[in-house]
Amino acid sequence: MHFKQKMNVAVVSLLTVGVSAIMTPSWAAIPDFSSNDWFKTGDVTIPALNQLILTTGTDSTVLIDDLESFLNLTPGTLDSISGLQTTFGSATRYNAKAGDSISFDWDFLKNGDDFGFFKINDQIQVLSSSSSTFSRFFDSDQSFYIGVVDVNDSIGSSQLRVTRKQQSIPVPEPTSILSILAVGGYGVFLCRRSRKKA
Ligand SMILES: [Ca+2]
Repeated sequence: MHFKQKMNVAVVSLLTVGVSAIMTPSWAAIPDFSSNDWFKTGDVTIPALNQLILTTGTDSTVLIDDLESFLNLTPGTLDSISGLQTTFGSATRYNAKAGDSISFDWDFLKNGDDFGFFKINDQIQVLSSSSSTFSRFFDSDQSFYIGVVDVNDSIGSSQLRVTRKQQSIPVPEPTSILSILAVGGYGVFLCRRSRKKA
């Protein structure tokens, strides 16, 4: 093959790659729940690679002080969110990188005053319904948490069940991002980040 022909092939190849990248963009799905990149504390089980269950009211939960430390929250934050005395809980954390995406269905079997939440950086979204879908595109490095909290007691088990929906999702239009963020009707709380314990 002559040099000019080689160049043409190379240019066509590059164009093909470029068009493919434009035609089928997607954000990288974050790993399944069995990955060690998902940090866990308390009663967190993985019945399947794409399923996660966080539970309250069992012996495996951790004290609320330890939970708030795990969540990087100032002590007393969960009390102030619930308006009652929080006691124990369970949570998981994933340190998302820019370009990561996650999409999952969740349902919360609530017992008493227990509550479940998602937390992204310093923002806590308390679950205000019994089930919904959650999708998020991380355009910067962000810590993502899922948690459940025992309130007023250490019994009466609640369960937050999460099912990861798909491996990767297309890059959304700006309007799609807004509509995704609008879905769910969450209560949103901004929390100060606590200093890490020595
Ligand atoms: Ca309870």
